[in-house]
Amino acid sequence: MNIKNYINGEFLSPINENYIDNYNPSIGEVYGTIPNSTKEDVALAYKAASDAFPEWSNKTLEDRSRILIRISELLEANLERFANAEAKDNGKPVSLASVVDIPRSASNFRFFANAITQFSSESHESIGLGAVNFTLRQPIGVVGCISPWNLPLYLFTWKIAPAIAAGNCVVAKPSEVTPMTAYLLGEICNEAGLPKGVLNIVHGLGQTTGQAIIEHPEVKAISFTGGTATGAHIARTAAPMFKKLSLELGGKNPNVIFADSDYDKMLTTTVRSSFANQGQICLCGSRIFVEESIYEQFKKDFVKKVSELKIGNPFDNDTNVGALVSKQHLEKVKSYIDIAENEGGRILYGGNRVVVEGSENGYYLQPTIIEVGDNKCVLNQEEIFGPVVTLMSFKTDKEALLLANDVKYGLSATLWTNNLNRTMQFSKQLNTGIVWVNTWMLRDLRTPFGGQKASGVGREGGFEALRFFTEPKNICIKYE
Ligand code: TXE
Repeated sequence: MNIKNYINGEFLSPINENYIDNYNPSIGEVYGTIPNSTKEDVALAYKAASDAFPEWSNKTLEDRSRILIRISELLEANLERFANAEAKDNGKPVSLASVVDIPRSASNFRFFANAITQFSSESHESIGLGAVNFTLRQPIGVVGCISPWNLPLYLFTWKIAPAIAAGNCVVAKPSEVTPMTAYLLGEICNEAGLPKGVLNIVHGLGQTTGQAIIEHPEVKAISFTGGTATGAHIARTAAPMFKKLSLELGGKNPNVIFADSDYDKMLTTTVRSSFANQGQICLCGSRIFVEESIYEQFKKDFVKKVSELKIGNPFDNDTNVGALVSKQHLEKVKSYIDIAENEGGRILYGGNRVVVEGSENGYYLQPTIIEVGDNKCVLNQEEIFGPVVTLMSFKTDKEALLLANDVKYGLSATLWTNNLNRTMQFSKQLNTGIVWVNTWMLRDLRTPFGGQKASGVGREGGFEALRFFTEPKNICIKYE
């Protein structure tokens, strides 16, 4: 599978004919190549987007909406093909890609196809001054969308859908680690009748291809999801160029469990919030804090439930935990497990690589539970981004809140309790962009999505995304 860039509605080889290997992490083998595009390829993509902008930004909302709906329908009609491609590229169970990744990608287009027809802006009458103001929210022009490897098509389309719904044209780059479904999206867009040049997909490494996008003087806004370090780098590059920035970065999310919660529901959901997608979701609850009175019981039950998870090839239907996305990432996650003892941690379960029969060279790791004594330890302060969670107990509400907030990230938090006062006090005082109470990863696409502190800047979702991808302009008219 040697894929190409999607520029101006066509599939083009990179100008310098330079390619990178693409791995199937479930078997640890190369299964194709992707372009390692250069500034010249990005310039070509920018020109296609710029040429397409006048017509696309003047298309009626109904016409834009119809095309986005068509893209969502085609994604649903090709669900199996996309789910298989995603599982092969990322290592996640195909069952997960079929239920989460691809359906949500279709929903992203459908949601913004509808949202754009409801998006409006304000007017202000300057009473007594004989003037009226109204605010236009106009598309920005050509914008850059850069996405990571953990939820490849889901996060790629989460940016592209609002950007084009708002009338912009896009230069997009998926992660070089998981390019496949982005490549397949190009064909869908052509079939849906998306005018050529509205969406351009350029493949390649972050520090070359991605860097060329964020440096391009005419790309006016960057929507990025990825690591905090990369986000900081992008901000340093783009801020002096006064580009609009949306940065969805890392997380180290607390999962705070009180004795008065619905125990069985909490336990089942906590297994999911700990290890779904091999723990490679920025929203995973990787720091688990449990009220002392149920701590020992929880520890026993949690370990037992996790030990029942099936680690296997992503294409086996009963697989719960698939392969990690790359050899490098597996080694990074393993390096945190290896320092557990020095960090005062005790491995309660897991911690070892797994050899899956028939996929001996795949990147498999046991779901791992580490009991820690101090929230200041590296395991509780750094984003591991793999199937690793830590456990600690707490005595009081005050202590739990301090532990939850004592980290540089601020993306999401999960709280398990049936106490209303506690729910309100925690929800107001947790320094995160998202709080889930008695659930996890329940998503309403109208809500603002994003984090505080080292988890990024700005919000995606709903009208927040459409406001990000438009420029407000106030028109003031004086009349007699
Ligand atoms: O992300 P990167 P990676 C965290 C997680 C992970 C770490 C690094 O902890 O271990 O980030 O993961 C592109 N200019 N998250 O390496 O490097 C890159 O090509 C422009 C959390 O995958 O941030 C890719 O397309 N673009 C996160 C995208 O940025 C650049 C999900 C993300 O790559 C670039 C993933 C540059 N200079 C990782 N350098 C979440 N919040 O969900 C890289 N890129």
